[in-house]
Amino acid sequence: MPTRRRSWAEPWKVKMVEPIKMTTREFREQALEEAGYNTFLLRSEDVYIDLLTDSGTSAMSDRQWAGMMLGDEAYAGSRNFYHLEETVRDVYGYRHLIPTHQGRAAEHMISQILIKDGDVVPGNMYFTTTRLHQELAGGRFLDVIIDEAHDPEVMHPFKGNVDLGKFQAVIDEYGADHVPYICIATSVNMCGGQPISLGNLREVSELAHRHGILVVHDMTRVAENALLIKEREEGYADVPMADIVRQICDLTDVATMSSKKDHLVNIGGFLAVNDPGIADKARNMVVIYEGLHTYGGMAGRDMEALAIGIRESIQHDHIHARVGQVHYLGHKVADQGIPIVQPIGTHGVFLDAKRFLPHLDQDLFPAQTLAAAIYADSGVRSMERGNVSAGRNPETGQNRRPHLELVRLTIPRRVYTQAHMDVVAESVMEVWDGREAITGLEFTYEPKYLRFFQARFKPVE
Ligand code: PLI
Repeated sequence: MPTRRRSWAEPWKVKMVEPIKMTTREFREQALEEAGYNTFLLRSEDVYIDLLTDSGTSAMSDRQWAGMMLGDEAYAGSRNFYHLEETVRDVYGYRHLIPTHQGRAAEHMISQILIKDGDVVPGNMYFTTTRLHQELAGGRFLDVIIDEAHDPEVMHPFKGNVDLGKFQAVIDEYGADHVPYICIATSVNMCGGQPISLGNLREVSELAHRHGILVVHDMTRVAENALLIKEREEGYADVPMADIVRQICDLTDVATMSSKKDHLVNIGGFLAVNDPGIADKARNMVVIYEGLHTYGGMAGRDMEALAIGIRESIQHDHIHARVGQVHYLGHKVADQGIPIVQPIGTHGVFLDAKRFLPHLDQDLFPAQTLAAAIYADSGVRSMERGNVSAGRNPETGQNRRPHLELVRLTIPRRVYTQAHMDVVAESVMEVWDGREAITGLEFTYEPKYLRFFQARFKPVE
């Protein structure tokens, strides 16, 4: 009998370390001013604990590093491409693989291939780059996620679920001919890393296919979603992780993947499709924007590390520890009465800035302000996921003012310790105690696209 695992403790030990720097409050206030109060514009070396994102920030395993040494750097037909293709087929079942340098390149290609001018694309909440590529292709995103997803306080085990009534209403209003696909994210990022259930996905897939509508799967965090299906959905407790992941993929037709998340690599991604006609179009497009269809913007060694990372990503002990660490931090913060998105999701703890800073109007960007305040307090870097990220409505030019105004404390995989999580929680508590003195921010520079990345701000008087 194997020893029974008692906690979420990590199934690995540390073999190499990277020093990080502690700074003074005075230094950090200066750094913030220079960065225009945007945590994306801070220098990484001025950050103590970096919870900006879980994208490309994972620690690779010794096996992945060993794989890097096996890179076949031929321009065409690299051995590592075939290994990757075989792994994607075996683990996810998608028949054709078009590698890309990261997720948004796959979003670009599938949007250009499937969307016609005037089409609408329903989805279980927007993601920034995904929606922009749909719009650039002439489409319009329509949110069909359940209402509960927009309310950080409602407890629901599957806040990533689609409201089938909303999806049906889109089909009725626009006609299936103008709905090329529905975009289904697993572990929905913008509402807190919330999962979709297999039961709901099955119904979505059935409804879509009945109308000839494809299901495009944003599978960036599919393994994390699968863990919560195992833990929360009736009938899956004893189903192996790999089977749950495969069942999710089998209900969908196309997948876009940012391997910088689940797959534990620092760069990489792909488009995977079942239809050979779509695959041909994508292969023809990838050579324009990314590189040949057997590397798509990755080096051979990157593809090898990625193929190995795919197998590691679906190991239960790994994913259990990864999500366990997120929940450890979430409970620590919530137990102090600090408002966070409930239930705690998969890749981060999302602070509810509307309830944290209720004295700030949403156009004073409470989440952006809170992220800056946390950095000033401790050097912990987080990310705004609210009014700045949502951007402006292209028709009215107004800020979208989304229901969710969040600060994401995003946990990189296999990087930080439990003590680091304690420091993060202590800093959030410190800022909470001084919250009434915090004032908002206004733009000094606002880029046209994906403004959250490069915008600059100053504190309002
Ligand atoms: O950053 P990319 O281009 O590899 O992937 C884009 C992307 C697509 N879908 C989803 C759900 C994402 O989370 C995503 C990227 N996310 C980032 C960078 C993040 O910090 O969450």
